[in-house]
Amino acid sequence: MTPEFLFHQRRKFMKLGVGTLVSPLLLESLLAEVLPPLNYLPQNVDMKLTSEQDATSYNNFYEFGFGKSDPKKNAKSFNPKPWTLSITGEVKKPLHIELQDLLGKVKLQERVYRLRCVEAWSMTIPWIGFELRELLAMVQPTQKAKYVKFTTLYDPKQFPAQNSFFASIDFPYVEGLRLDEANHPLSILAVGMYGKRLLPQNGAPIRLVVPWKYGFKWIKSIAKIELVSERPISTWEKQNSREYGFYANVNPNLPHPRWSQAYERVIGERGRQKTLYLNGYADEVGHLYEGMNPKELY
Ligand SMILES: Nc1nc2c(c(=O)[nH]1)N[C@H]1C(S)=C(S)[C@@H](COP(=O)(O)O)O[C@H]1N2
Ligand SMILES: [Mo]
Repeated sequence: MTPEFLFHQRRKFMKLGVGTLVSPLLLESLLAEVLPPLNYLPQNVDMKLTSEQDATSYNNFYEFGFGKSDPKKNAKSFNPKPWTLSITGEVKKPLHIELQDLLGKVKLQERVYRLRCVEAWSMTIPWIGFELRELLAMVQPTQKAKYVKFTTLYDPKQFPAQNSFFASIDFPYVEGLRLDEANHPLSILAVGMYGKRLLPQNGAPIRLVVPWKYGFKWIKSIAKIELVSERPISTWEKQNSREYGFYANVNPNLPHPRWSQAYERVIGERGRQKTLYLNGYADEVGHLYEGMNPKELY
């Protein structure tokens, strides 16, 4: 079976046309665009997946516009290669690494997780990624590190809405986790889905996946990770802290100030289903929030 990316690449060659003289240099530059396929440990679970079509065309990625179909439309020329990821701050070994090199040092695995957006819709997606704790172990957080702060690439040439005079949110997009949340084995950095690399609209080349938290925590196209001692203020919290908290744990019993969170619309299915506490991952992560003031936990 030809991996899909090679298939497209081949078509690109073919489009050059019969009789076109392909110089070795051109050939090389075309080939350089091809990244090796992701080698990962597949997961065998019995969950009904959202169609790849829906997951790659119904998106929230405000850097590309506010409509659900804007990201796919406006991300076509986005180029995530090469991509340097920097991990700095309260760490003993700061790291600036080419993503492709990093992928050689981590254990890529498939994880089928539910995604629950704060807007009360959900999907089930087979992600490919590695545990965030693997990366944190490489940089060795100091005693002062209490939170992990993530920042999306700032590049208005590629993210048109970052530049907009009318941009109503403060870019670059920022998110954060408590260190123990970040070190939880369910937290992954995803680089692919449905067996392939992430498409730009889904946060290429690397995005956060924290399945027990509302989708807005799942920050896309991450360029910078910092270990910090103070709790970072995330983009939506800064925008409206009454409606969007730092924790943003999925909770059917805690309504958003403007709508209920008890049910969710399953993308691609008819009707609604009940939302589960911590999106169904309470057995795994519930203990992280024991004893916390419920007022703080939203
Ligand atoms: N940088 C950035 N990351 C982001 C967003 C965004 O606008 N910008 N939207 C978030 C929201 S609200 C959701 S629901 C998920 C959607 O991810 P998906 O489009 O891959 O399903 O991405 C999150 N990550
Ligand atoms: Mo969302």
